[in-house]
Amino acid sequence: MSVAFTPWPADVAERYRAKGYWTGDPLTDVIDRHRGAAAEATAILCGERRFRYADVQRLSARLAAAFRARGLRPGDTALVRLPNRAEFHLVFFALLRCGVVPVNALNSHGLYELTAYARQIEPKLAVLAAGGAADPLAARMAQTVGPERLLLLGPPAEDAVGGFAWADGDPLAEDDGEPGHAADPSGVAFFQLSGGSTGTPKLIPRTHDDYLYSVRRSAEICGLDGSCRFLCALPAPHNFTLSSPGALGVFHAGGAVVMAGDPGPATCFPLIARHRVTWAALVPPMLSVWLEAVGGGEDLSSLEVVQVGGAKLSPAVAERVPERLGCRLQQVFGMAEGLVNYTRLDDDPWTVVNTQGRPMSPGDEIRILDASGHPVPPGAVGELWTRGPYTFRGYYKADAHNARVFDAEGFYCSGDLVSLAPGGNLVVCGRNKDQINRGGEKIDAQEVEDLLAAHPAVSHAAVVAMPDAVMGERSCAFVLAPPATKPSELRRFLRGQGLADFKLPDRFVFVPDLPKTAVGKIDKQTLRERVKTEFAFMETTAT
Ligand code: AMP
Ligand code: DBH
Repeated sequence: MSVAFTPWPADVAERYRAKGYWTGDPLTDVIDRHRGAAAEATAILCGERRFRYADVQRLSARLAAAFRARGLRPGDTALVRLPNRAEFHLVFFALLRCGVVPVNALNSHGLYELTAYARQIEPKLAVLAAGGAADPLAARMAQTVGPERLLLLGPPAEDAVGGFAWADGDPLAEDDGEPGHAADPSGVAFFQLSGGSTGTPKLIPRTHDDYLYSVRRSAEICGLDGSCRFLCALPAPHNFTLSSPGALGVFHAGGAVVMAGDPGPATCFPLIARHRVTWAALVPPMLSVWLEAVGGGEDLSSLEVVQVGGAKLSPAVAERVPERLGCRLQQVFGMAEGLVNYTRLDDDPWTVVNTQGRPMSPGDEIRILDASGHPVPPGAVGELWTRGPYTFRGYYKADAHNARVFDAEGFYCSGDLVSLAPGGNLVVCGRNKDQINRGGEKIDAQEVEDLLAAHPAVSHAAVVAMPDAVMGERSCAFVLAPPATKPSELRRFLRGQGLADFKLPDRFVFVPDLPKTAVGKIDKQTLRERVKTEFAFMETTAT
């Protein structure tokens, strides 16, 4: 059994193989290729624990054996929500070895998101950090997959696998399993998460072939080798942190991944000094926090490159990186759907500061089109369409949406508005999708609107981006409700439905009516303009 997905046309797939993009190796190859003496190198540092490549191989094989012993089979799916700990990677490789296809939810995702993912993939296994017997999430997941298929991660233990326990009380088997892998490399390895813009969280099937290529090519562009020490500080499942080049790229190169529980300077600066970290990946607001925090006597001299992506970086902030952090900047404009653009380490300073990079692969094809589908003149702004050897061909179980965002030639419309800078790099100028980018965390406006509309006092809600000096954007909800309605009540209501905290509107504005377009839809453009003039750059604490 394998998980269904929209494949690349056979002739295209053949070309990607002939070009050497797709090698037919499983994603576990990034770990298993390190044999003999190379397997003695450090792969992961997590708190006081050190895992060599040999340890990651052995422990993920043992976990895989435990999954097989519980009846999991290739083509089954799993729902995983783990914090930034070594176990995230151990579980991921274990599942890949069994051919079990996971959704790696963000640790900030709540019951609402996990339930939405579970509805789509019907998981046979759930892996969570233990939240105690009363944890409603664990209870719901036990209902979904059965207690014998719920694996709970406890506090860090000496032996990583020892940190896990099945919810039905059985300990994990101690046997080391068969390493190997059960998967077809041309099939789905796991589901990546989309930021979404249509109200339903969308899943992106990523194959071993396509993802491994994106990882290998990213590591090559970034010039990684075994001396790299990468700080995994953004959420580990994020496409950026995982693959651009991220932890997987660093594993491929034989370097070490240093797990950080959060991306703040108080956590990260001591880790950088202690482990002589050379690479870090950040979103723009966190870069600004780092730039402000530096100068307190911490030793950041090992840092070679700080990558910034996930949301638009302002040139004024970008310019300060070399002097303040003593390292180079790389801008990364990527998407979980595929296409990743990098500024190159030898690009001139203007290009690094002012552009979001260019596609990483010669196999990437991009088109910048106007609203009627014609290419815009060079340098003009248009919508970004792309296809290539690591860009997917369809969201999971979303035919109607796929018909809208793919054209007949298989190009995917990312919803980003971009222009081409002299030299061929892309500049992100805006967006044409109903989404808020809150410092790299994507909020699907319709998802929040639908949940708000379920409140008895609310007849309509429209959520739009509100410019913000720190986060780039925050979210503002215009709500058609009686004036006595309290923002705190609506926030509590959304939380009660299990919505991730970062999706809670930063501001509520109660209105007697909402502007409409000529065809009678809510006119979000007018609301966005209103937000810009009325609230831009105000201190946006919860109101
Ligand atoms: P997701 O679909 O959640 O993977 O988010 C991908 C989206 O994040 C892109 O389509 C862009 O809208 C945005 N994004 C990622 N990196 C950058 C960047 N460096 N600059 C501007 N926007 C970015
Ligand atoms: O925002 C993203 O999704 C993103 C940013 C940088 C991404 O997927 C990536 C690099 O691969």
